Amino acid sequence: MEEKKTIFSGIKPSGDLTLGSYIGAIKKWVELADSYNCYYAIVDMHAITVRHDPAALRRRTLEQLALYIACGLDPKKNVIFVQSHVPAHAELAWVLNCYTMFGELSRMTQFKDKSQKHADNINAGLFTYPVLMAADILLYQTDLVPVGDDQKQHVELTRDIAERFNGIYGDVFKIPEPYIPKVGARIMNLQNPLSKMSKSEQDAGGCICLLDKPEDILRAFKRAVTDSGSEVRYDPQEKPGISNLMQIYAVCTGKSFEEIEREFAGKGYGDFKMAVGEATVALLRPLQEEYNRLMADKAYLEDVFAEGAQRASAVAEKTLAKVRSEERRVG
Ligand code: ATP
Ligand code: LTN
Repeated sequence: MEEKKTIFSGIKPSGDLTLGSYIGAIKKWVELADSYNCYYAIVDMHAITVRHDPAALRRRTLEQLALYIACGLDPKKNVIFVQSHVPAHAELAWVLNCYTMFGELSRMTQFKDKSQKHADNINAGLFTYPVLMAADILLYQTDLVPVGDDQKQHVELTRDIAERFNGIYGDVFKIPEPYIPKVGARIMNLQNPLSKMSKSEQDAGGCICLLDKPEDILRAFKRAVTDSGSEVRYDPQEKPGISNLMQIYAVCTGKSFEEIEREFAGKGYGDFKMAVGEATVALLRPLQEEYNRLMADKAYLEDVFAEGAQRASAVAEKTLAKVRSEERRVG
């Protein structure tokens, strides 16, 4: 039997998870879980690149684990762990820093965005953030990295770093590919459909969090910004607001854009927005129930973390040993 390929992905515990992270990343993780060898991390060391509250970071790390499981990731089938529990990530990141160019990091759009948003704290960690991400991915000899569209550039940089390293030392790292969903790769803010829905900018009404109450979700969709005209039609250029809602509705219901256009032909935006709200509530209800059940059993969640760290370390240490022996002829 052919060996399963490997997947790695992660989300930082920098805020409450949004519908964007679910549609762009976690939903795909769940779909891929049976056919791949999967590593799903809570990347807490990435979260400290912006100022944070340590107690909130700790709380969110546990909550994020409960959400991963509630979304359908089985910790027996997938290795679910916290990045900082596996020190190999930090060590490999340092080595890879020495094989990453200043110019490459300067071109990263996430760095440019975040430096604008946190102009008072443009620290070196924010700059070298993509190198730690490369270490995350390369430690597990990853084939595929399921992420939203905004992370494509970082996965491409990871490939460049790995190819550079392999070019000098031989085949130390597998070269990974990004895996971006066809629908829902960039869910937009409901109040500003030209800006990405983002968990660290949870403005009133624009962002849906996975744990939001049904009435708040319905209200947010009712107030979602739409476009001129009245026709429900997929056209991201002319109708960014409606097209964003169509993506959400398509993912929630499994319908194609043509089916949605037919369903709402002759109806107004109001009916459509209501339907998207209801479909989102229906998608999130079972997930929220499972989340509440899991959060009542913290001991179980801590056990998952301990086992995840152990399973991840075993694989990560192997790659790190290979790096040490090739790069420094030690070990
Ligand atoms: P932050 O605001 O703290 O930067 P974020 O909301 O952008 O966080 P991340 O933790 O950076 O979320 O992303 C987690 C995963 O979800 C990544 O794979 C990312 O590409 C994906 N993702 C995040 N937001 C969206 C979105 N609006 N649409 C589609 N995918 C998204
Ligand atoms: N940089 C990503 C989070 C992230 C990640 C990873 C994603 C850190 N390490 C490894 C995929 C694989 C972000 O900002 N969303």
